[in-house]
Amino acid sequence: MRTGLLLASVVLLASPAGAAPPTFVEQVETYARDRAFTVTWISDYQLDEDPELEHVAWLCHTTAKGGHDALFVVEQDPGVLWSLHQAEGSEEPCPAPKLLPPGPPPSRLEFVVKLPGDSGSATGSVAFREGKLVTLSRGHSHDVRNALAECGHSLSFTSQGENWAELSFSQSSWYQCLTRDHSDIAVPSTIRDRRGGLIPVLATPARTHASTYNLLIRVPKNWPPRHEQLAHVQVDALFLEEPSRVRLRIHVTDDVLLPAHAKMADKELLGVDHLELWWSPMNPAPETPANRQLAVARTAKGEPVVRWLFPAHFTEPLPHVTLEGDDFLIDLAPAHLGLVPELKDNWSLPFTVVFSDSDAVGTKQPVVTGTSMVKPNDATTFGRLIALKGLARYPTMPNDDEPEWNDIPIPPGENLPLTAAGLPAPPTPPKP
Ligand SMILES: [Ca+2]
Ligand SMILES: [Ca+2]
Repeated sequence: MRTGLLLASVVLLASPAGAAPPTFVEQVETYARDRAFTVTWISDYQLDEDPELEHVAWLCHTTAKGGHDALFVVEQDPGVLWSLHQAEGSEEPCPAPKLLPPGPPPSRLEFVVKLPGDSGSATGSVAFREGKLVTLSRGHSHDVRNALAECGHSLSFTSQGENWAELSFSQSSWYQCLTRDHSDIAVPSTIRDRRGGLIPVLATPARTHASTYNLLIRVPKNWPPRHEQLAHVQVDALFLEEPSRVRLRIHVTDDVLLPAHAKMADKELLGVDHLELWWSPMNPAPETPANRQLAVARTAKGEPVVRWLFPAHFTEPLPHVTLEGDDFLIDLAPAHLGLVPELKDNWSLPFTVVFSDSDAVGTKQPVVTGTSMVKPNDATTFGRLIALKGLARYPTMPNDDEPEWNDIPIPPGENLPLTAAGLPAPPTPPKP
């Protein structure tokens, strides 16, 4: 992101009279020399929203024991430098420079770190969004030989990851039982593979709109017919106050609207175009089931039709729903989500929005798309509604508020102080 003339003039003022500001290469070489690092490579990246490229250098330092420390130095804007440590304290020597593949400049800085005991690896990637250094993706996978009660020796694998650029997550796990000498794989094995949409609850609408992750849940045989447009949902969530609530704005893209009637029986409602919101509130009252299923449809006149489908005969107040143009605005109060009233951020719930598309009377639910697979009353199949710290669009670093990501090696970026000449300041000596 370039802030233009203002920043450029500040940088010039910071330089000695008449001297041109130092180049990125000069800045990186100064930084490396002061800290006994070697500049391994310098390359251009596209790390933010503007077309100007950002400069990135990768530096390595050989430690006394023959291992290495490595870090990225990144120029976000002229005069704005960051360092991001990677592989601090690795026991391997400095790796040979890895050539970037040909093609457009990479759009994120990637981190991959082996987990202790060769048990798997963790990954993360970062970039700049709206001027901030943010996490675009994070994940880990574990590959473990261990003993399982089911089969003695086994090989098991689990992985999970989040992609905040595409607003999706994945989880998979499988295990295979091994024969006694490990030479062969014996049945049974199980595989679990889950994918779903991340719906971030924001403080203000995002400047750059990201498409909601959609999955086809059910289609008729021999589908799709030619020219059929795939119906899908766009879901945006905002945190509103006084009273506090999460406002969902749901836009359905569909070619033929089959409207509802206010007095339809539930069974008939399932046969017209309708949304289903599935979620699992936090701390549900002991006497209520753990999950909710809300149906939302519209009449031909554009009036909302809202009702609980699950739990059956549920008596909790319905969320307030209005239509703004073609968008459904659905207000979920803290009680609907099971949130204590003062809790604004730092929470996450199993949550899925499904669109059930009918284009002709009497066809039931021919095409169903949604933000995750949904198995009735099984919250482990749902996607997620997630309010990150500060109701941000992307996770910020470090991730210590989210314990599940604590071992992900996404380093906190450090802003590098520059001298009056525009060069990185030498390290401050440790205090005696
Ligand atoms: Ca750029
Ligand atoms: Ca339809």
